[in-house]
Amino acid sequence: MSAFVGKYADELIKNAKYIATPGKGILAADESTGTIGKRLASINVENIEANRQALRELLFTSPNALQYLSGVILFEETLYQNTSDGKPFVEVLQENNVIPGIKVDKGVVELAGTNGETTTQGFDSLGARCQQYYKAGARFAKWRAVLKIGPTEPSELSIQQNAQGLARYAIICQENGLVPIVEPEILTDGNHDIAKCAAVTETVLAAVYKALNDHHVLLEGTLLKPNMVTPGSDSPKVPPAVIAEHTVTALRRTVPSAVPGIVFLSGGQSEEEATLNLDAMNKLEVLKPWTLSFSFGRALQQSTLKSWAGKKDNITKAQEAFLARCKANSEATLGKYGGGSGTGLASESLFVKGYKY
Ligand code: 5MM
Repeated sequence: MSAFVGKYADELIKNAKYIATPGKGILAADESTGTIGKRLASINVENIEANRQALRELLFTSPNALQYLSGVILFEETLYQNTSDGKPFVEVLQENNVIPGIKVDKGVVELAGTNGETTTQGFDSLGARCQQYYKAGARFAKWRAVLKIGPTEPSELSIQQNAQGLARYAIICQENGLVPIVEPEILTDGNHDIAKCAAVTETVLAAVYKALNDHHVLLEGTLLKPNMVTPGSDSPKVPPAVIAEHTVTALRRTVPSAVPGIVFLSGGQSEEEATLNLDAMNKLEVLKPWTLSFSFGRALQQSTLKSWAGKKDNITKAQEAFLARCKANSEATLGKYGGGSGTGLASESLFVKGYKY
């Protein structure tokens, strides 16, 4: 089936390609109000709009950091917020050649009759919302589907539902001028080995690309945001080179070369671990037809959040921590990261068992 080439096709292709510029990546700052509340609670800061705005301002105005970013994913509230001087965040990003993006999903709900598997909500008025977000300056979107590994999971129902959901979301975005980031996250919970994660990742991605094709999605105007292929959280860790080998193999087998970029989620890895794994993938000497970059949430923000702790006096220190992570991950997209850029904070695991966003 051929792809849908609507009025936005050229723009979608251009923006997706720009976001996938080697040396740059995405900051996922799209935590919904509930999720950001958990992050703020970890530093004893109240979850009120002023504090959410302050954290986002700290990130978006961080000196020298934005040169390493091509996109920032925002939550709806943030898309319409300003700096304390009254400048729209969207303008701050655009002036620094960073494309604003928007989270358009509305979280997950359980699939009845399954062992806690989920599907993603958010189709109600999705087209109209995309139009509004485009008017507000957003040029890409994100929709997160969540799958898990278990004795009988992911079920065929979960694989198919989530693949169909991602494809339907993707084509609605493209009809309205937004580059869809397709995010099928396979959670790391479990005691499975890396081979099991590789096999599940291949099966899920194969289903996702079949569905994208069925829905006539223009792959050149999309980005993929997958999990890295790792052993389960209850299994022994393996070195970055092993993760790189398994991840790139799974991607080479399933992701068409028409896709310009693959931007990983960090999924509870420590900041340093996520950077080292990305670096190892880019050091691999095999054909990789797409840019391999980052779209990290926790692995870009954790040491910044801890350094800030909600205090004005700590903003400079926190912004230095953010710059260090942005620069390290930029180097990792080129396979040129030497390691050791972080403080002790950067090595803290961010994994939470059975974590609910
Ligand atoms: C930043 O967190 C994103 C939004 O989460 P909720 O909608 O659940 O509040 C999340 O989708 C994020 O973009 C991805 O999970 C990747 O983040 P990590 O922290 O895994 O890199």
